[in-house]
Amino acid sequence: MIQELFDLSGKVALITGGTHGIGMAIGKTLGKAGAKICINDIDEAKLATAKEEYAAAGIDAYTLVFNVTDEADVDAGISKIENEVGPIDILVNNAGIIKRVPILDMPVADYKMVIDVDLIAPFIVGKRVAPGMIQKGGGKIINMCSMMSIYGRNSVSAYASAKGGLKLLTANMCCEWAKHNIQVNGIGPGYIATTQTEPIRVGGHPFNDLVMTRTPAGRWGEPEDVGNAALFLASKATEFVNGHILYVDGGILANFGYVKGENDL
Ligand code: NAP
Ligand code: GCO
Repeated sequence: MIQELFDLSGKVALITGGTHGIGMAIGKTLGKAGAKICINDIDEAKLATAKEEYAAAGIDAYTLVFNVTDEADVDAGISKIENEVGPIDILVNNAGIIKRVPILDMPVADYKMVIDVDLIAPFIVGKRVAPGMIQKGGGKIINMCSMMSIYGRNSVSAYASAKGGLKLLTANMCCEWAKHNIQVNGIGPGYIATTQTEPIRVGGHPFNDLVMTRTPAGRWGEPEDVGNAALFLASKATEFVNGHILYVDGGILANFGYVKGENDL
């Protein structure tokens, strides 16, 4: 049956920062496909609220407080998941932050903070989870990249540096772990309607017009658009897909200068 390709029954999935937004959409999608969902966050209250939201979707999520940037905290957290839930089959390095500040105004500490969460944390968590996958004979790792993995834009230097690095960390994880039947891929979401993009999306912000006119699909992406792509990469349909970045962007990366209504021929 073709559906068996996308059946994740018996699999344990950890989605870092899966309390809302893209991470939660991925958790719900993988959960509906049968995976046991584990999520972490630094905020206990957010985890409690998220657990209720997962429950409303019929998913019994395992929640745990740990900070993805702290190696000892990650080690303790993953050990707890392995002991109480089971070895991790699917890791989604989703937790991320952004600071929109021009380079000349960006304190070095803030630049480092973004690199810590968006680049070094996937290294820490991936390094801790991979040995269990190797022992088990395989696994799936999905790193949440960005269009900023390949492009810059005003004010997002730290974020673009981190996501560009994450694209190549994905390639290196693939090179080292593919032989262990671990498929390591990335997703590069376009502009998705979450709290991360709220400041540039609502209240008549001009960036909203840019996204709406430059995206060939003519809309912001929904977190579920990314969740569905994650299911594909977490599934048996992608056993030979490795080191790839799947852009889920409504076509904006394919578009050179198209502005809706202005240059339709
Ligand atoms: P979001 O709504 O801001 O959610 C980010 C999640 O990461 C939150 O649950 C957050 O927890 C968690 N997090 C942040 N720092 C953490 C830490 N140190 N330890 C543990 N968890 C931490 O963002 P999103 O839009 O869903 O984005 C999810 C991922 O996709 C990010 O990596 C982002 O860069 C990437 N992405 C987003 C877009 C987009 O357009 N939205 C596009 C491309 C890529 P708290 O809520 O407690 O802060
Ligand atoms: C921005 C946005 C982006 C997106 C996304 C694009 O300020 O330009 O926040 O960085 O979140 O990563 O792929």
